[in-house]
Amino acid sequence: MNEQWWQRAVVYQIYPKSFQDSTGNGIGDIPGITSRLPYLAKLGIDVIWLSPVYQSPMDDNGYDISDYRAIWPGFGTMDDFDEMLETAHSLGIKIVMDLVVNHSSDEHEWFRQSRSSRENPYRDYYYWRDAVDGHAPSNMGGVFGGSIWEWDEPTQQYYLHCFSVKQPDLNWENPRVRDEVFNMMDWWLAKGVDGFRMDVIGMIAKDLSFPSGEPGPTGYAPLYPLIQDERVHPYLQEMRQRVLSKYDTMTVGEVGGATVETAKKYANLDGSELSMVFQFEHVGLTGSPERGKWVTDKPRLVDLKRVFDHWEQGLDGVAWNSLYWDNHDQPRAVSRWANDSAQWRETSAKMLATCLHLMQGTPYIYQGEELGMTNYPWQDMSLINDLEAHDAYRMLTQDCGCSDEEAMAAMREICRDNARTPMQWDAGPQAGFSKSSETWLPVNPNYAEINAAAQVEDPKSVFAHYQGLIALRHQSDLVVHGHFRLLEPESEELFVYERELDGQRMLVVCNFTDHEVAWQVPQEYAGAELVDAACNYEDAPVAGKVRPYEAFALLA
Ligand code: ISL
Repeated sequence: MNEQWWQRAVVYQIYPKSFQDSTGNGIGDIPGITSRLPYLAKLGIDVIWLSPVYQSPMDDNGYDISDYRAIWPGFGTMDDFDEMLETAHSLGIKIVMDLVVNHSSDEHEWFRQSRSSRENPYRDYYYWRDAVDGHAPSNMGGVFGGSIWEWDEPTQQYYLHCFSVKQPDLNWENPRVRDEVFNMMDWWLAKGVDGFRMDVIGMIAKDLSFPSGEPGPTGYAPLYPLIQDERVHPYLQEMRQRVLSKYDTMTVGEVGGATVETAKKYANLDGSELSMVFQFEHVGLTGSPERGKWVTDKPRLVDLKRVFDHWEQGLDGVAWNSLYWDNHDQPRAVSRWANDSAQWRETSAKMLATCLHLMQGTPYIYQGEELGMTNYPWQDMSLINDLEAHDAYRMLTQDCGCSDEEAMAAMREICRDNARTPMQWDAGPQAGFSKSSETWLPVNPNYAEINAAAQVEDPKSVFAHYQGLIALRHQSDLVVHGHFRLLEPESEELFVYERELDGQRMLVVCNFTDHEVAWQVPQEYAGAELVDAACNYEDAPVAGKVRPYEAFALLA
């Protein structure tokens, strides 16, 4: 077995604005992260995925980069970065940077040059098109609402932006753009970073005919036909040959429309492109054509199991999976997938962890998930910062006829700021996140009950449960490499699967409901060994039933 280090690793995502403020300005920063590295070492994770810390006007919290080789002063200096990297490495933790190269900021020097005149050598770094009959070249809408085209008065052309107007799309067709990106990646890798999480990398190749489509309720056509993700593969192979092959990296591509078939190319074990991709099928199980993701329905367990089964079976032995419940773009795991009530929060958060961490693939933990942090009780839009949420609120109330209350219910369920409220470190002011009471997003009012200080030394905590699962993965070939088989696919209540490797088998049983479910462990597991790290009840499982939100695993 030719194992790559990232196949046994567990990754922890840090959203820098919300992790730890060291200066008292209400915004997290790099020295704050450095000060918390011992906490992550204690948790046992191997890799940090650091959301963007580059120079940025912060239109989209750093996913709009104006200098790829500089640090946003609000986060600190390059010396602070180097110190963080060195400290992490000394603790055995690797750091993977966010690579945001589908677009730059409109304040990047490349774009300033590009927009300055049609003759400028940087013009073709971006997509510029003439008006067609006095209108935009196509009628597609962007991810954050509005047209994907922005008119630029001085040079009398439109430029393409799939996200905000301040995030113009880079033209990957231009070899000079690829040179710039690859040189920049090389620069960071030479500095010692351990890889990249690649933002919307599946979107870098466009249909250059810029087609129009059937407009939806917002007046714009859906964006996805613009994306030609089959043409992304040659770019990634070039990236592999020219840059990544020189280093021992972990790379994970964010690929919104990934299917098992396309992931076999992106994440092939032959190492020709990336280590793995983030697929979106399980996080996209709800939604509607009119309201997009802004609905309050919960995903159905049978659908969730079908998706995981498909990915686990589909990539086994061919490509590599990533495993996640949440990230900075998703609501909090326990609120979305389980039960965040005071009664069930801890039990169900542990159940989710067991369910995900014992599958085949590299698990990702989003900051605070290891504490069971929950969604925020948003009452109105005034405290919400995220630009996507503000666009969505307008769309819901103006185009879809929702009341304010309906729109706010969708915010409480789905909006990205649920994940972005400050990390809850202790029961002190601002949950120990900042000395300033003016934090950039509000601290969740439940911080006195849910915080790190209350959990790190408690062997029954959610934190300790994650610790146990991480340690288990590190020492178990079965957890890392075992084949996956779904049992009880039709159950609306239980998620049951098996892992198998060289004759050894593990049964994983998770109850996704708040009630007891009658169920018999299969005969082959009679007398099997209980896997302590997987269990979330203090006493042994009870024959013939699975208790509310119970998780356990048996080894035979
Ligand atoms: O957030 C989303 C859910 O509606 C996604 O559509 C998201 O915009 C998409 O997954 C791309 O996300 C990435 O690129 C964006 C940035 O805002 C996100 O934070 C980032 O993860 C633009 O760079």
